[in-house]
Amino acid sequence: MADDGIVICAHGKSFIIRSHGRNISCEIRGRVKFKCASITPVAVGDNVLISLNADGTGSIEQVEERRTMFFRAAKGSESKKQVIAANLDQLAVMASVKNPPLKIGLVERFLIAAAIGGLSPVILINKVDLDKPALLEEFKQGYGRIGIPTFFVSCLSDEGLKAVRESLKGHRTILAGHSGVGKTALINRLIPGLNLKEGEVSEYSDRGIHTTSSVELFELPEGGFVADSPGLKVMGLWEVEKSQLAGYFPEMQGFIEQCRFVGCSHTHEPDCAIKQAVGKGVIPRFRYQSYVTILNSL
Ligand SMILES: Nc1nc2c(ncn2[C@@H]2O[C@H](COP(=O)(O)OP(=O)(O)O)[C@@H](O)[C@H]2O)c(=O)[nH]1
Ligand SMILES: [Mg+2]
Ligand SMILES: [Zn+2]
Repeated sequence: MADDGIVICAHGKSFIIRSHGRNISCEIRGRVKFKCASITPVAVGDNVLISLNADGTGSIEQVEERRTMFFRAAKGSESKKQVIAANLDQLAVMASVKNPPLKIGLVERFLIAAAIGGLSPVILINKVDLDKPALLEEFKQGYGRIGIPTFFVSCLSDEGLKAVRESLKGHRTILAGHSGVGKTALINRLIPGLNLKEGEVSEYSDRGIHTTSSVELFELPEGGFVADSPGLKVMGLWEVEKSQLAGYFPEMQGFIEQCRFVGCSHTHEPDCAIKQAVGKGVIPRFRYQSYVTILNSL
């Protein structure tokens, strides 16, 4: 007898499948039909068909085609992509105003990763109980202009949590952000009774790359799922060519063709329409600075 479900947790060849409100421990046995060729044949978020065994466990029989994939380069190989999670539709980029300090450059990198992965982004700025610097409004306005909602949140005072719940409802959202910004705390606030351990610094290898790739999906009371992403600290944008980067900045479209030089990098060239738009305040300066920083890192 086959049943449908969603992979919510993966550990090597063992998986936990959420199927109609139940968690079922499953393995891959026998011949599995994969509708997607990938170095990660079964990933968290995959829609699967399982057969149930007499002892209450199950076997994955079929993995459905993925609508979206969120990946990073597999260890030791920049060219091979490891699927972190499948079928997600939203990326919540989380940062904190303090402890750790706000790094807008990392937020920008995740926004590009979201665009590559086909996920719609939202930005969560946590720990606003500690500080609310004026530049937060500048960010919110800048992102608002390109249709990215920004929420100011405190997991301590519950500020902004209602709006966050609303924006996560019915979606499958992955949380990304620097360790310590409050991803686990947020999941605990969203799902009462879950009580995940907060303040746990995930293990990093000596090269600063996370050693495990575990992502877990949690079902939200309002419907939908949220995933934590421990160790998503290093975000490789290995797919992006320098010449394509401006294409990931929606507010720059329409100006690129007006630059004097075709292939303008918008840095040192004269008569650059992008730099002029930044000068006039049409393109937020912080966005242009992020563009230059990321360009130099590619
Ligand atoms: N002041 C304050 N502290 C917070 C807030 N959210 C989380 N923290 C604390 O920040 C630390 C790291 O949180 P955690 O959720 O483990 O971060 P993660 O690494 O992103 O999962 C913990 O000690 C939390 O209690 C917040 O909104 N305000
Ligand atoms: Mg955590
Ligand atoms: Zn230019």
